[in-house]
Amino acid sequence: MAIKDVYQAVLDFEEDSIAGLIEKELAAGADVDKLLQEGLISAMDAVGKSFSEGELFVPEMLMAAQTMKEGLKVLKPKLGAGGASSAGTIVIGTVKGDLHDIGKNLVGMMLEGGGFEVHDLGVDVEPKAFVDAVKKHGATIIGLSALLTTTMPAMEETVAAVKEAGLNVKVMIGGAPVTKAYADKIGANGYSEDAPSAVELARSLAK
Ligand code: B1M
Repeated sequence: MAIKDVYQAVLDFEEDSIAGLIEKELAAGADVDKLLQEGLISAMDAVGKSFSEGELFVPEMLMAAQTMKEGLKVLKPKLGAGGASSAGTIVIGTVKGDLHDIGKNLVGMMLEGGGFEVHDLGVDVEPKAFVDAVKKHGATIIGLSALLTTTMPAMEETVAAVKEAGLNVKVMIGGAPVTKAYADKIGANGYSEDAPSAVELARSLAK
């Protein structure tokens, strides 16, 4: 038994056994930060890389993300309690009028896998709800998802609401019809094409 088994469990989508593996590692005295970084996050980075290179596809990425989520459940209570530190706090949601959440959920899971504390507001989220959630959770990043061309303007409304509220927070956006040019146009701080690159973007925005 070693941390590499936890790493491998994510790559093998061992959703049912990963919690037990991590509990055993913790009982044997493994470091929480090492388990998170070298076990879960490194494995998700590897999954993200394989996805970018076309070796893995969305279903595999979802299974890996779900496996990582099961592992995170065990580590979560120990994080921030003298254990590993969070990479940052993110509020994420699908914008007003839009009910698509598969991609957003995937992005949220990958961000959790990347060490972020993620507060998912769900779908059809009003601009004010993002503003309120940032204040409530002390988030430094907002992640907006939209899958419809008709709901993209709600991203612009949300960016405007954030600016009006005077919040010191970065806004990152994504979703099938969204582009970097659109992000620049509406004054968002970043755009990412898929879940793995969303993690890289969030890491750069959190610096
Ligand atoms: Co809808 N739908 N849908 N739909 N749907 C699309 C988006 C559409 C392209 C289908 C089509 O016509 N070919 C089309 C949009 C056309 C357009 O505006 N350009 C469409 C439409 C028209 C509609 C309705 C209007 C249909 C109707 O009722 N007449 C309706 C709208 C409802 C509403 O939202 N108000 C509707 C409804 C639905 C369902 C409810 C049936 C269902 C959603 C179920 C759910 O999400 N729980 C659904 C689905 C499943 C789709 C398709 C088939 C698949 C979307 C998906 O989940 N992709 C979609 C067609 C397609 O894309 N092939 C379609 C998989 C997912 C992993 O990818 O979401 O792109 P994606 O996420 C990616 C990236 O975009 C990125 O990372 C993710 C992972 O790599 N990403 C981010 C996403 N969010 C990000 C945020 C980030 C960063 C990256 O930072 C914060």
